[in-house]
Amino acid sequence: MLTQQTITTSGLSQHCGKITQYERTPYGMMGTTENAFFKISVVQEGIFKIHLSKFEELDEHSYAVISKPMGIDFTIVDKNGSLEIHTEKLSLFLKKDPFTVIFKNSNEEIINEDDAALGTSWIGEQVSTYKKLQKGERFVGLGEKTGPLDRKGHGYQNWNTDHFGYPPDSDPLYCTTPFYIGIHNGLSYGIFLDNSHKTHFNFGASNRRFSSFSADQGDMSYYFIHEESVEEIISSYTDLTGRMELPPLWSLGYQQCRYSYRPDKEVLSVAKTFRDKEIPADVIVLDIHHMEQYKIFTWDKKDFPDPEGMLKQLEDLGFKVVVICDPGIKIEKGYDAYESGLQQDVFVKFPDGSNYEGEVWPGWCHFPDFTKASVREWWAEKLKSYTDLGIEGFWNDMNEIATWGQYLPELIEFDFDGNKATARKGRNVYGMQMAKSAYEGAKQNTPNKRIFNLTRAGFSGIQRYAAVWTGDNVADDEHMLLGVRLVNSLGMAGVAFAGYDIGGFAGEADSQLFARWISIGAFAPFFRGHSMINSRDSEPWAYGEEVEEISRNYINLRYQMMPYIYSAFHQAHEKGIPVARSLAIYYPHDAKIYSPLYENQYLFGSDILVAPVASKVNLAKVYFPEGEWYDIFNDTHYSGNQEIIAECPIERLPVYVKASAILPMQDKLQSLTNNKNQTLHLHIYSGSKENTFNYYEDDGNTFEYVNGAIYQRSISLKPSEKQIILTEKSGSYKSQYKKIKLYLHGFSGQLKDKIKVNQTTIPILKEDFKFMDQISNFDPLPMSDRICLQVENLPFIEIENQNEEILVSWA
Ligand code: NBV
Repeated sequence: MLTQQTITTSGLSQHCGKITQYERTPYGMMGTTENAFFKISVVQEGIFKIHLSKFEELDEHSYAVISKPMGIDFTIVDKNGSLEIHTEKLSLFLKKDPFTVIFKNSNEEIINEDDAALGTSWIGEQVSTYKKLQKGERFVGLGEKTGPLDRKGHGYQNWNTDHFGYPPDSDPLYCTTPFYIGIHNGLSYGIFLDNSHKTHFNFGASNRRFSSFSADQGDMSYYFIHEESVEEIISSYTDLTGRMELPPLWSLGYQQCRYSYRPDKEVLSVAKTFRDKEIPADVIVLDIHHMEQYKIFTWDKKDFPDPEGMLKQLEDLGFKVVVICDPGIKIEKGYDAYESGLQQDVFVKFPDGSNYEGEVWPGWCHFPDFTKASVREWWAEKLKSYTDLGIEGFWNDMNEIATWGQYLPELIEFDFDGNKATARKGRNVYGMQMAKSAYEGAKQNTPNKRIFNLTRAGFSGIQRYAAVWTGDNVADDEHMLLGVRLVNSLGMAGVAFAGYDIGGFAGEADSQLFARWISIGAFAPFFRGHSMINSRDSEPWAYGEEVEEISRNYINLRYQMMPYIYSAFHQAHEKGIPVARSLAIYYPHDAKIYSPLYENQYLFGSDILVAPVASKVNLAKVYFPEGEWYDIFNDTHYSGNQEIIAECPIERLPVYVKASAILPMQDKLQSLTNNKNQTLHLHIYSGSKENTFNYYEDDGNTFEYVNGAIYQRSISLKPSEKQIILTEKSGSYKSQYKKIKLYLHGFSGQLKDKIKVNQTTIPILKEDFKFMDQISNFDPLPMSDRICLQVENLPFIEIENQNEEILVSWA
């Protein structure tokens, strides 16, 4: 029988109290406190799970976590009123009275500790854990959350919400990932609160005593992760919650969306205009008007009389199609999805067993209960109407669930895969389960074809099923820069494939804003232009010739960078490392990166530094973290740990390359499904540090990579040995690149006129090199502002892309 142990004289908050008994288990320990039941699991050397509940039967169900404890060696010591659990990396000191935890690293430094008095406690059903604020502690992460990079002094809640045109400080938004990273005194750790109810995070907001995390109901169940680097912490978090499969290559190209292109002739004319104007693009997205009265799995007969014919023409033009999928099924007699849904009993219910009805685009609707396996099967079956037509892309919208009135009743019930739950517990995971249904369903319908899946709502682990975009943003500078932070933050929460509506969804961008947005967007993992109904045209050519040239330039650059980008996606797939990497991942203890001036800067992949700047500035401050850097457009060299003022006229986004960088690139191309390039351009940047790039290639389209049809090699720059080594390739896939053109940036002075490739000496050639075409001389910017987009006399060599080791060396 549990007693009443409180931490307030009034008895309003209840602490879990002191430990009354415990026992060792194969994976840690379990026991009771005066007011709770607890279980501690050693999941990995660097990951412990702390679980406290009011109920003897702990709630172990999780939609987020897919890994189990690994059976790690650990010791338990019981001394001086504490229990200690040690692994090689991490030690947990559990004070018995009251139950509070302290985490230390192998040097006995405190990484994180409970507030000694508040620990874990309840106010009614709401459970919170309070952590002592460490000196200088900062907090990053929590996924799609507005606000600054350093979340210290701010509070957030998680409750998936449709928020059209959200103000730039609004919270919550669409997607919940209750995982953050704490940084202080040269240390870092991650905390993942695995509870899908409404949750709250306080990072020292309105108090200077603690950071805390709370759930309105359910258990306190959190994972504590410690590793040496933030990168490894993110990787460990994705050990728990999973990683993305490799995306179809075409989905990394430019996607053109609009609410909505119609009729079919307009869709085709947009696609054709891209080709006529030689602006690369891979996808046209069909928003809700392609359907008959917004009814999913139907086509509007008047505007889209022949979907098959339209899709064929798009395919001939090298375009893939992504279709929107809303969860609401119109209540209408004779509508197939409605009738079969009723018959198979797939809809979310009120507690009296009747189907919940909410109003949305098609009118009054029922909503499939995607938390039930049989419903996910039903959805897969329904999706055949798309997959049979050859559609490979799905866009899950309105899945918070959004309905008119925006007040989803909390009593509605979800199956929750056999663990029945109300919307209080189900709401935050509904979107993820819808995305899962689409992803797994479409995959099942078209085995061996990769599916592109996009979602607005999600929960931790969503990266296993879909890319995420940041919903209905607004056409202004603040939103453009906020979008960058949202995507970087999603990356730190395991969602590597993320992006924002380029140009802004609500409102109208002017030419400069669009130009800047598409330049920055070329360095976003998910690259899509989109805008609201009844607003101006917003394709890259809709803002005049100058913006068209700028758009073409940056889209071209993205397509040229694709071998580099694809390798970055491979790292997301293998290790969970994001593609857009906040500087907090690599320079967490450098205070400068958190400054409002620099917090939007990020690394795109491992070696490209992007400094997003507002649309109407010609000069902006840029911060270079430690190391050395080059201007990507003209090779100007900068040393790190310095702030500079960069020129950024509208056609030029400040983008830099890390010294010792290795950037595999290719020639221009219009569509990724039609890539005939045969030369890999390997750009190597001189630097004092050794660097290795993990080059990855495959067919970009199937799952043959799982069976070893890959082409992988590491490419290393060894400055002290004056060598570049491409290791022998592994895997059974044949590279599409027959030749390598190897460019040597910043090496002049170190090179003579010849270089050795394996045993043969070959001449070094030189050319004037540009990553970007010069744009025409538009008023009012004078030509002088536009001249330095090239590198003169850049040394390069041309070699065969042989499968065996390639050793390039110079004396
Ligand atoms: O389907 C229409 C829109 C879509 O274009 C947008 O991207 C979504 O975020 N959708 C929301 C529905 C309502 C928009 C007002």
